[in-house]
Amino acid sequence: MEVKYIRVLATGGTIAGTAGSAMRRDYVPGQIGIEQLLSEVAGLGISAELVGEQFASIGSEDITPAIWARLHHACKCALADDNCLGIIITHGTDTAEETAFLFDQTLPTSKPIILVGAMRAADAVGSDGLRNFANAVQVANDPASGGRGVLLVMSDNIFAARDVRKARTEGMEAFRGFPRGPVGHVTPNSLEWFGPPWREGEGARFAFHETMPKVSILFAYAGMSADDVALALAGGTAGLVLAGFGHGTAPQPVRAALATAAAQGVPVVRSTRVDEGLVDREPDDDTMGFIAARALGPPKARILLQLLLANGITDPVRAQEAFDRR
Ligand code: DAS
Repeated sequence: MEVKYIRVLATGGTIAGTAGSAMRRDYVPGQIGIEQLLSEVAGLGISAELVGEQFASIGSEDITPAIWARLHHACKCALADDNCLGIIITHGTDTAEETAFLFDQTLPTSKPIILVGAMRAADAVGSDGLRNFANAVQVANDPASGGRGVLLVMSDNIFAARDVRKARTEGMEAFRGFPRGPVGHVTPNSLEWFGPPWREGEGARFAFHETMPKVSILFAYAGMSADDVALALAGGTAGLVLAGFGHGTAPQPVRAALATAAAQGVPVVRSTRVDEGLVDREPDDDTMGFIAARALGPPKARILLQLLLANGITDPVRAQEAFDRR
């Protein structure tokens, strides 16, 4: 009988970072290789079979579509192997929510796929990496983790890709879920789900494309003018995401310029710059041709619009349906 295993794909980040001294404030991400991480994990007495592969050794601010493409292919191969129980991706925390959401939309939900990172470097006092990793193994080992889309495990919490966002730059409780909080609680020796799977048996929602159309995010600020819209369009953007005020608003001239862009076939999504913000449809969206981002923040709204465009979906009604889906 072949051994069942968990695939561990390492990309770097603080979970693999070192400072060289506990007294140093700065550190270099992506210094510890996957073999070293797995041998430290072996010392914890975890019984799972872990098979690692080093994909990149970067801070996640340097993640690229090419790395995403290789990682996505590796996930597909692992999912297709009957002996693979699940996948853990070690990742920097800065763009973890974007990788999680992109893969959430483009991979089937059959087996657990978990992103995990750390807020403290591996050699920092009170480093959280090993505990977060042990927690991720606990989640990947549980068949009940399937049917929930891609998950992110940090600070004993399990978040769904659609909800999770990095909300703090310091401290281990750096992630929050919105509009849902954590969907489960995990420790190296316990696991509790707060509800049943919500995407059981679901295939990939969109085909993955390494090269996706350019979509720009316009960050609203007091005194913003329509020049920002013109600049983005001149730069060849195929879609626009407004990181607007409050409920996704912007100064009147900006809204007018966005409506003109939408009428000319450049889809416009209204999201908000407010961290925990819901942007629902309003009557003007029908007349101005806008799409409401709902609970997706600007970075994830951008990825969803890219996926829609890459998959040939430009009709605002169909696009809105994708933003409405949980
Ligand atoms: N170095 C940053 C990154 O890789 C931060 C981190 O991992 O926490 O995203």
